[in-house]
Amino acid sequence: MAPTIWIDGQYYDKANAKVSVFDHGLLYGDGVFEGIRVYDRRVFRLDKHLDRLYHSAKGAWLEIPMTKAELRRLVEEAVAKSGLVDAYIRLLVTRGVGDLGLDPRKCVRPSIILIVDSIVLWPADRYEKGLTCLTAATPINHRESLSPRIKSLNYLSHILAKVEGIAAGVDEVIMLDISGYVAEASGMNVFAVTNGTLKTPPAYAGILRGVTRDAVIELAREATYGIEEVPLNRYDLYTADEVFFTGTAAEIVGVTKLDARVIGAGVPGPVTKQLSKRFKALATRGD
Ligand code: PXG
Repeated sequence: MAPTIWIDGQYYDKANAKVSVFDHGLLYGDGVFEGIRVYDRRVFRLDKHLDRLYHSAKGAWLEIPMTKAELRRLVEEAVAKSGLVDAYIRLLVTRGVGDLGLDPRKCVRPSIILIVDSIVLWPADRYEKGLTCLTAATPINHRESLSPRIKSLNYLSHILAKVEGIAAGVDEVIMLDISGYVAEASGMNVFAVTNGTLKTPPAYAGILRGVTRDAVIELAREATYGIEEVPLNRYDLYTADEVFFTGTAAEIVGVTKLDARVIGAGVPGPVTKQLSKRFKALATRGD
């Protein structure tokens, strides 16, 4: 099915959905975005995504030219218009059109772009077998440089890490922070499971606070697993019973090999499977 696209007040078909070459989103990666899922015609945790979008914009000194309530209505309207039952939404706010200097004050008005389409990140067999991974040499941005908590249009360090994984023939990469602590994957958060306790890096340490990550923490509490937000080393991942990633696009996916070490039993483990099941139920329930 063709994607449904809305730009600054108007719907366009794919061939005509275009932005200016003077948009600072393109010229400088100056903008913020969200990736959101629709399950069974319901937008999953839309308010959490909108809260994060407005916080990202605040961090980037960017004023979104619509209220949260207006944007919520627009997203719901576009999803209904798309006719899609399950979908992936990309919502962007760019700095807008300016001149060739980076001064954001030259940009008259931020642009809002909304795409309702679908996404498949991993073939089905990766969910059964798990992903092979390596630790990328490229670290995530320092939290006081470009804060990883801002979901900005500037993904080059994550893309460079991803390229390292592609060059080495693995599925995905783990990125460390500048101090060498485990941070996140190229577009996913990371969890380790040891003796029935989940461990994941704390959000304030300078990683993206994933909506899926937060949902999984809630589900783990409900299922009475222990949960700790603590700094992790690669050693903690190598020696864990299970490692898995979470993300809107990926949902929950096991990691079975990291830096040539087999993780746990070498297949997605029982906690990963149990949480995936609970996550699917939560997503289709819609709360
Ligand atoms: N960390 C980073 C750096 C991300 O980009 C997540 C964690 C997970 O957050 P959510 O809220 O989705 O649970 C993301 C997710 C992709 C892709 O193709 C992923 C993201 C953005 C764009 C593309 O995997 N963000």
